[in-house]
Amino acid sequence: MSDSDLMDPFGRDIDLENGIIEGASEKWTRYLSDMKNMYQNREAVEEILDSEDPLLYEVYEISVPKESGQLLHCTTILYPGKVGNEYYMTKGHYHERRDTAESYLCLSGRGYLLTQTEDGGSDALRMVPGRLVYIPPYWAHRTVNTGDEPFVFFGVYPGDAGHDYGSIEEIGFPKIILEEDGETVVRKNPDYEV
Ligand code: S6P
Ligand code: ZN
Repeated sequence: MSDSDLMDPFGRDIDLENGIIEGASEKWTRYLSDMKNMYQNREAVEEILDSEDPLLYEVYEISVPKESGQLLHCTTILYPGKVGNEYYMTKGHYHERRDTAESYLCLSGRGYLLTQTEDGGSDALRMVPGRLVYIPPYWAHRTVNTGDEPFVFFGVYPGDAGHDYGSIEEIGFPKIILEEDGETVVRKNPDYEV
């Protein structure tokens, strides 16, 4: 490695309440129209989209080279809301490099981490402020906001992990999270087939 390849150590400020990372970060957003086929109730999706296209979540990422040996750091701000009785959620993905892990630390709000493996494994883990959840290699991951305020979490993962949304866009996750009679319930996804 030449001297010019050597990065300088750096610090960034993260607002632990709203998840905003100050400094040279990348930011991207997802709206309901970006994932309209991922919610159970397609009629509810169309009804909402007839009048507005709500912002579901924002992601801030600290820019480092997306290379092996580097660590990517990001925050996700997943807004509260529902489509029908299904809570707002992230799209969810496998890492393109399946043998890469990720850690999430919940900063504020509350929700769930949904996970799955390609051979049918699945889990649902609660996330509350201060709780860390570990996503081992080979597990796809999606988060769900089950509260009534923004659900904010910090994530760290390998620089060369990449994202693979393909199969999730088609089959979803084995579990879904709904509100039923004012309660949050984890249900089997009736549309899910391996
Ligand atoms: C990246 C990490 C998160 C998600 C973010 C949005 O590996 O897991 O930063 O990108 O929570 O979720 P998604 O599924 O739309 O990328
Ligand atoms: Zn990830």
